Amino acid sequence: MPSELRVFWDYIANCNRDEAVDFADYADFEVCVAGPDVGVGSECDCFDFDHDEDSDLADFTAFQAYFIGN
Ligand SMILES: [Ca+2]
Ligand SMILES: [Ca+2]
Repeated sequence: MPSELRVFWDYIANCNRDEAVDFADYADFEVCVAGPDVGVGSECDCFDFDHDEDSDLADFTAFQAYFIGN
């Protein structure tokens, strides 16, 4: 895998970039989730998986796909 792609892949849902999508990321997601069409700050961009400028249940569904626990 090219290194640029690897960096991108590592960043998906792993917003604290600690090599795992885990409860630490979930805690950060909880702070960011505000519901549909409620804008979020740039610190929450990592959790706006569908790029519609909010963090809602649709984004949580995507987050679950990457979550490994621990
Ligand atoms: Ca993480
Ligand atoms: Ca979103």
